[in-house]
Amino acid sequence: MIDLHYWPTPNGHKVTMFLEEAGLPYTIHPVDIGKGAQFEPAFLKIAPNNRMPAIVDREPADGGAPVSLFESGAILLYLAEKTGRFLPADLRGRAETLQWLFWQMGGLGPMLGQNHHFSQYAPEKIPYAIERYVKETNRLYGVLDRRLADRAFVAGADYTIADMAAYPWIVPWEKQGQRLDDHPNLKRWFEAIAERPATKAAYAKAAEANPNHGQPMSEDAKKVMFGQTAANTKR
Ligand SMILES: N[C@@H](CCC(=O)N[C@@H](CS)C(=O)NCC(=O)O)C(=O)O
Repeated sequence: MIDLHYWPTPNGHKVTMFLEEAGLPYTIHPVDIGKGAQFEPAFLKIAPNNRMPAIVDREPADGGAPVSLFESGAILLYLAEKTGRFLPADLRGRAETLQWLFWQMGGLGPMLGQNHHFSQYAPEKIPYAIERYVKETNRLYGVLDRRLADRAFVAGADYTIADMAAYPWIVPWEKQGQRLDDHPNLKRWFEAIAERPATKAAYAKAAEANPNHGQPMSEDAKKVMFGQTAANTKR
């Protein structure tokens, strides 16, 4: 059994997408990041970066003590190795998949996260910051679109953890100031993943974990989420 510490955000959806695809049993432990649950001592023991998602695998493959992990990319890789699924076994397929997984973790996720911040959440609308991240988002969409011109999925013919990492970040494309019609290969890939039963099952978990999912972020939540420093997050 996997304990999944989760809140329905793009990084959270990555893990439910994997667990639903693989059919691994899991229990969701909601981490209400708008209310400060990411600072609870028990959660910080698993996820010292005070960010979700995190998992605890109570039945690791070596039969030893439970394994706890934070960082969605590390979690996807761990689960792929545990199940032998969604990560090609051959040297080249594995390298391609990890390359695009790291691209998502180091580029697509952080840049689109800043797009969300300055376009939707920042108390002031700063045109330079909005334009910078909307344009960078657009550049990254172009990279993905070109990559998908001659293959079904990011790493090749098969659906992998690299796709699961990227897809949830494309879901809010309208809020990111983008048009999928400008990126036909990306659009085809996006629609194919959206149609997968496991994707639908994963996204159905959002409202189960957070009945207010989809509502605008409250002012109280913004106070918890933004303006964190070393001093005020010390526990
Ligand atoms: N690189 C991390 C990022 C995780 C992350 O930023 N999670 C956000 C939600 S998407 C979070 O927990 N935020 C809580 C906070 O800002 O305090 C990962 O991919 O797991």
